[in-house]
Order: sequence, then C-alpha cells, then structure tokens
Amino acid sequence: MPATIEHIDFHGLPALRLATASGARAVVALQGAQVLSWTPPGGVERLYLSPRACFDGRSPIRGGVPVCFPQFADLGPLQAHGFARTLPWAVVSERTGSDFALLGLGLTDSEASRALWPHAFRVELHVLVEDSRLELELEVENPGDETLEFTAALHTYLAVREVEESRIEGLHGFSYRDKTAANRVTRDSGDVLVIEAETDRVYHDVNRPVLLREYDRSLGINADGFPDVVVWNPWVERSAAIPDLPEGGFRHMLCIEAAAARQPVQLPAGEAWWGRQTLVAL
Ligand code: TA6
Repeated sequence: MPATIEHIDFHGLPALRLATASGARAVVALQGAQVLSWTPPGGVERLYLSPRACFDGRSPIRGGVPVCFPQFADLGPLQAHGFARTLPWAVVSERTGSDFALLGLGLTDSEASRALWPHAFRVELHVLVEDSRLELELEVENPGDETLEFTAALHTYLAVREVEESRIEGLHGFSYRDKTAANRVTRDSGDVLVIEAETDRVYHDVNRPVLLREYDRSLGINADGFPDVVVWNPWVERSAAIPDLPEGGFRHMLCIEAAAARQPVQLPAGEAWWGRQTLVAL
C-alpha cells in the first residue's frame, strides 16, 4: 500500500492523517497546524496528548506539537506562545512517495492577527513522516517592508513511560535560563538530565542532537535553525494548576522543544527564515 494523506475528523476538529507503507502514522490538526499523534512503525505513540485536552477549536490543545509563533512563552506582549497555535491553518501541499508522506500547512496575516500583531507574515509548517522519522519544518516569510521580529518554538510534548526514569543526554556544558529559579542562567554540568522536580529551562545555542533514553527505547532529537532547546515538565504542584492535564499526567509527558527564544529572530523585508526539529525513534 502506498503512503496516504487522508482528511479526517479528530475529536470534532478537521485534521489530516499521514500514513506510510511501513506503518508510520501521524495526525495533524488544522487548528494551529498541531501534530497530535505520531506513531513510528511498530505502532507505539511517541507524542503525549492529554486525555483532558480541549478540542473546542479555540483553546490551545494540551499535547502533541503546538507551534508557538510569533512569541515564545511570555517573552512579549501577546498571549503566551503567540496566536498561531489557536488559528486555523490551510493545507498548502500534500505529497506522498513510495514510503513518505509530506504535508504543508500555511498561515498568513489576517485582520484578526493584525489586530494583535500589526505585521504581514506568511508561515508554513511542513510535516514529513518517513520510516521512524518525524520532521517538522517551520518557515517564516516576511512579505512586508519592515524587519519582522519574532520568537518561535515547536513545543513538542513527548510521551514517556515514567518521566523520572527518562534520561536526557547531550545538554552537558550548555548554559540555560532556569524559569524555576528566577531566570538565573546556569551551566549544565551533569552527564545526563533526570527530571525529578519542576523543570522549565531554555538551553542556549545547542549545536548537537539530544538523546532521550528510556529503559526500553530511545528518541533522537535534532534541531536545525532553532538555536535553543527548551525542557519542560510541570511536576506535581504546577500541574495541579493546569486544568487540562489529568492527575499524574505530568509523569507521562516531557517537553523537549526546538526554540528561537533567547534572541528574537530579525527577519529583513522580503526574506525567509526556517527552523526544523527531527525526531527519530530508536
Ligand atoms: O515551553 C515551556 C513553557 O513556556 C512553560 O513555561 C509552561 O508555561 C509551558 O510552556 C506551557 O505553556 P502553556 O501556555 O501551553 O500552558
């Protein structure tokens, strides 16, 4: 059977299901161009989607890969993580080959976006599913006549069996801003990062892949174009204040995000910027 891209309804929202001959699958909602599910061949889900996620078509969806644009977190005057994650995106391309499915979704400025952020922009997210790989590429074009300034992220919620038993390798030696310690900047000196408390860090200029190890599986995580890596887990107290996460849900999720957060991107008129995150199930 060749690879396919099918238009489906997912919890009442318009979405697309990508499927390859080798058995990889992904579901992408038009709302926010948000990847909500990814199962490499073998059929084990590798993204966390909260069982309490809200699918009302307006609220941010807790889980999968929210696209944060044109603002990461609270680094500016807009709503947290910007407006792109709650707006409907349009399908701009669908391609399938012998064993890959590639979907392009786009969002351009509108009256609603300009009321919040008075700039012309065009954003596309390309989602590629191939073998054990999920590749997400965010491209931002500046069709206006002034430099565009933004921060952005692919806010990837990974599914983990037990967060405390997960090991993140590859961040040794990089500096990070620690949101749980009044934004103090610290250098990571551990061999591995183990999550045993609330963790909310922006690692700066990470120029090598990160490996998420669990006892019976691993995930390679690479970013191009996005200089920063965010690691987030809300842990017990903070997650109790997040209504769309179930009790204990924080144990089964770990966000490892590709971000342009520390330095806003300065995009001159007429130019384009892109950033990519690649996940490889091992
Ligand atoms: O990327 C980490 C972070 O900015 C955390 O500080 C936390 O707020 C999280 O994102 C989730 O944000 P959300 O707006 O989706 O609740």
